[in-house]
Order: sequence, then structure tokens, then C-alpha cells
Amino acid sequence: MSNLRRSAFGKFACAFALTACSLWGSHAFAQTGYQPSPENLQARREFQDMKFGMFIHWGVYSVLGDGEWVFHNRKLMIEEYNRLPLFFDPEKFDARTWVALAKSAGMKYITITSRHHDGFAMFDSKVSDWNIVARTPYKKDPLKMLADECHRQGIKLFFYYSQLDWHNPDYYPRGQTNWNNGRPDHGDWNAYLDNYMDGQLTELLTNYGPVGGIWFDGMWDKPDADWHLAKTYALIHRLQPAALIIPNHHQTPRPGEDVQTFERDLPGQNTEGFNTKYVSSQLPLESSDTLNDSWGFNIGDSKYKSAADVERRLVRAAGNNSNLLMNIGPMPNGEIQQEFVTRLHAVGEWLSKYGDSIYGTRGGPIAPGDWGVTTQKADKIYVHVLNWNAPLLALPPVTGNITSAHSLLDGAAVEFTQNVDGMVLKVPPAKIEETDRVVVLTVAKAK
Ligand code: JFZ
Repeated sequence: MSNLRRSAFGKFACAFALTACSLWGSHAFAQTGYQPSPENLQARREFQDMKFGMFIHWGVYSVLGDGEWVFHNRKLMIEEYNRLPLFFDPEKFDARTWVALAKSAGMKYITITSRHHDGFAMFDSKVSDWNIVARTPYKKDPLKMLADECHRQGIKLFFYYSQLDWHNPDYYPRGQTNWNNGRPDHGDWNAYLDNYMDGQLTELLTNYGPVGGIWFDGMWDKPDADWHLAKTYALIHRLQPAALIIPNHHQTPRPGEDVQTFERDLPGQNTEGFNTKYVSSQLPLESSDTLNDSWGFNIGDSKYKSAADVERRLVRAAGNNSNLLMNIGPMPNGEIQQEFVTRLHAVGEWLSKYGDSIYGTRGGPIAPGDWGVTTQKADKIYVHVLNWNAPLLALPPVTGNITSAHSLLDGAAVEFTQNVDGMVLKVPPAKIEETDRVVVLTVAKAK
């Protein structure tokens, strides 16, 4: 969608962003009085400990190799798009390979598109036959295989679920991304939300074992609509109390939501122009991004980020107390292109050495800066020097007395001074290709 963002979509996004903040008020209070259950609070802590996840955008749109917005971008008619499932037969799809790749990258959870804006269900849904089992020659449920494999390999599985639907006639009145694709000019919004969406969410939270949560997207298409959030959020928390609700609505979190996620931005940064600058101090945070420049498979997109770039984004996310959800768009035959595999393996290799300074940590205690960030866990503070060339690094004071400092990589002692005004570290010289120089401070809690 990237090239779009600067084109039609960009104009739409800015217009949309402007309207959104004014019109949200009316339906802001989703699950008022929501008290997260003990299981949900535990799941939130585990989510924060995981730090790194694999985002997967995969659907019948992958066949056209032009991203997940191709239905909209080419202004296709429904009967034209209805042909796509006929060509979707991912004989090379292997859940074990996908889950093993995520694990080899050091990723602890997977978030996959159970259905995107084209409304096509990538699972065996009895709510509608617009799904992979009923409409493709593949006739199998890849989410079932993935769920079983994730449970087998100890990886948590989350489902991306689009509230926006360009295919269902009951998605009516239409939204800001609408075009005349042949749907009748009438429909039943309540039936869409209460029967169709809640029906499919019930299937996803009943037929696939324990689910990490639901990653919603698409409310931005109808900013002033009543999305029945209170009912839908209560349904999810009733069916699976530990499931986390993660809404990509780019707005201030509402009651009933369990994680705040930022798209293509670190928390509070709004370089994309559609993210809120509000950062919750209560909810776990997540930042999503693409390994190349596209969410869905895009045959012409070779703008790959380097492994070092991904590592730095992961470190900066952790330093901002956030997870990183890094996206790949598998090919229509079910294979994952080598350029993604190579980079993910390299990141996994890096995490096998630096993982202690990421997993299970929280951001801080020193605020992020251009020079780098800090993460903390138990009596350790990890100083991640990402962008600093001088031999000495002066940092603000921290609570407690630093009793030792050493390089995470080789354990070598690091010289430091500490007083009430702060500390000065003698930063180890950067080694070739060293993405992140990590100095581990051991802190004795102030008496
Ligand atoms: C949304 C989806 O549209 C996209 O396909 C992908 O799934 C991504 C993770 O999330 O991307 C958006 C949606 C809305 C805006 C920007 C990106 N917006 O409102 O500016």
C-alpha cells in the first residue's frame, strides 16, 4: 500500500485523520467499566515480555502480487474479484516451516490476516461461503494448521480481523474507501456487525484453541459509525478472557482494549500522519512495520530493510516500552521469499546473542534519545548505544547505585563514573557491523 499512501490513499488518509478526531466522540465509550480479568492482565505481561512478533498478510489478493489493497486500487467489480479464489491453491504452504521461520528469527508470536478488507475469510467459516475452504481449489483451512503448529512449537497466534469489508453488501452505509464495485445500494449494518462479524469472531475464538488476541483494523473507514464495540469486545473477553484486543484504529484507546498498536511508527511518533500521538501508560504497546515496503505480497517491491535495520527498530521499540510486529507477505503458492527468510535468520542470530537485553524487559529508565535507548529487567539496565561515536557517553541519573558495568557481547568491564548529576560511560569501541553496543549496568536498589 506504500506507494498508495503518497497518492490517493494519502489524500484520503489526511482527510480521514482530520475528520476522525472530531467525530469519534459519539461512540468512544466501548466497554465502559471494563475490568481486565487476571488472565488478561497476565497475558498483557507475557505480551510485553515477548517483544517481537511476525505479522503475516496473506490472502487471495496475493495472487495478483500487487499488495492487499489491489481490489480497491484497481477499482475492480465484485464479480471480477470473485475469480481470484479460483487461482489460490497454495500447495507449498507448510505451517511447520512458517512457524519455524518465526522461531528462528527470535519471534515469540504470529499475527496473521484471518480476513482483510476484501472480506475473504482465510479460514473455514460457516458464517459465509466467501472463504478459502468453499471458494478455492485448496479447500483446506491454513489457520487451523497454523494454530495447531503454533501450539506445538510454543508460539502464540493472534488473528488480524478487518472490520472494513469491500465485499459484503451489508457493510452499509459504505465508508470512505468505497467505490461502486457492484454491491446493491442497500444493506443491514446491524446484521453485518452482530451476525457476520461477531459470528466469525466466535468461530475464530472457538475453533482454533487458545488465541493470543484479535488485531482489529478498518474502523477508520467509517469514523462516525456505531461499531457495536461494547458487544464485540465483551464477546471476545467472554469467549477467551486472556485474548488481547489490539485495535489498529490509530486513536486513543477505549475501555475494553488491551494493547495500543502504532502502524509504521514508534509510540507517540506520528511520521505517517495517521497515528495518534497519545501513548497509553496503562496498556502494553506495539509498533508494526513491513520488512520490505508492502504488507501483502508485492512482486515489484524489493525495498527490503536490512537485518541490522530490523534489529535497531526492535531495540528502539523496546526502549520505548513497545513490541515490534514485523510483517512479511507470503507468495500465493505458500512459500516465503528468500529475501525475507535470509533477513529473519540473521535477526534471529543477533537475538541469540543480545536477546537478554530485549526479552522480558521494559523500556527505560532513561528516556530514548538519538544516541540510543535503555531497557531494564530485574537489577539490570541495558544501555543500547545505537548512534554515538564519542568514547564517553554522559547519561542522566538513575535510581539506585550502579555496582558494575560490562559489555553484553564479551563481558568486558566498562569504566563508568556515577554521581547525583548522572553517569559517564566509557563506551567500548564499535566492532565492525555492530548494530547495537550494549552496556549492562547492575544496579543495587537504593537502601
Ligand atoms: C492498514 C491496512 O489498510 C493495511 O492494508 C494493512 O493491513 C495495515 C497493517 O493497516 O493500513 C492503514 C490503514 C489506514 C490508514 C493507514 C494505513 N490511514 O487511515 O491513514
